[in-house]
Amino acid sequence: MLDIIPLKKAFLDELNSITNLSELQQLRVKYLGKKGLVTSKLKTLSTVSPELRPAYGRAVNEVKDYIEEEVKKRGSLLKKEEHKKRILSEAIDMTLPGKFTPFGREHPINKVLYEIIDIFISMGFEVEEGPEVEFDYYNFEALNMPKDHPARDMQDTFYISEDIILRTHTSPVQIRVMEKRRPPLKIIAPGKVYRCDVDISHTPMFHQVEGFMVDTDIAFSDLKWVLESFIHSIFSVETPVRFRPSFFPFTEPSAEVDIGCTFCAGKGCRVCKNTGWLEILGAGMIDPRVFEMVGYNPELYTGFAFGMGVERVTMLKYSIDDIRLFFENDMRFLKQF
Ligand code: 2U9
Repeated sequence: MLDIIPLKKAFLDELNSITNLSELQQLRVKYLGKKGLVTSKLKTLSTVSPELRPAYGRAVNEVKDYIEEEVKKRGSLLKKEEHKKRILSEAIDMTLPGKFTPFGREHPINKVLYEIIDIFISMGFEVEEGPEVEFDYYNFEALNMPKDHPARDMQDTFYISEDIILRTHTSPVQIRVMEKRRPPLKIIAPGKVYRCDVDISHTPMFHQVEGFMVDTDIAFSDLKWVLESFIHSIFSVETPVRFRPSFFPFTEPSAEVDIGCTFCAGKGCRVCKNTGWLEILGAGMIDPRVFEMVGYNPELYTGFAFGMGVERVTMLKYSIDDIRLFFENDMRFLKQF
């Protein structure tokens, strides 16, 4: 009977060093399991003398109940502790700053490109697109630039093969339209163009919007009205505009169009080279040779055409002096538009 006392003490010692539920379960099995220390004492009850048996039996059962009770108490304590630990480990600190996800925004070139397109749509122009990889014929030949023309120089044009190039302007779109359709035509051709040229105001890829209008009675005065209206709309109605004689192989007569310098308001500065004017686009009356190339009768039809670089228009509109800023993807620059 005396051996039951150390058993209880041994149990209590072991119970004190228990730190989790699985250790507690092992301890329970050690004492109360089928082959447990207390269970085996109960099994030996029949070997105890009949006069001591009831008292011994009671003592073993008391220890058994005691151990069961202690295991239960410690079990619910450990369960509470483990639950608390889990809750703490899963806790979300609502005061922590959120993860920053940068938002994209419209690129200034696209913004101005769509502004330009919208202005011409409001004047009744249709929008047409065409391939960026183009036949030499559509890019040069049909635009009155034969094989030996300086504009075809290897330094300016990206060649894919002898006859296939990256378009250097969007004019081939308009040739393709004229081949398919008859006048009256009033079309703009926006898109990417490619020239082998890099410096502070040139990149190998840039955006153009070209446009033309062809009918039986189109005059230079129509060209002036359309372009002046466009410039007053994209800049302001106060912007001074001037037409300066120029030359292009595909237009005759040709002009370059200037606006009052946006950097110095016409006073004269480094950007306008003290002239007070900045070139914004080129234009002219479509050369009769171009009409012949697409099978239009040049005696019957006249038309005007114009072209502008979107990067240049954007630079003048926002007084930006370096074209490379558009392609560096610096959000500090891009988010200002
Ligand atoms: C057809 C006939 C004529 C389009 C034109 C210009 C003048 C012009 C430049 C502006 C700046 C190119 O991006 S830039 O370097 N363009 O000066 N473009 S007339 O004339 C055409 C187009 C199509 C069938």
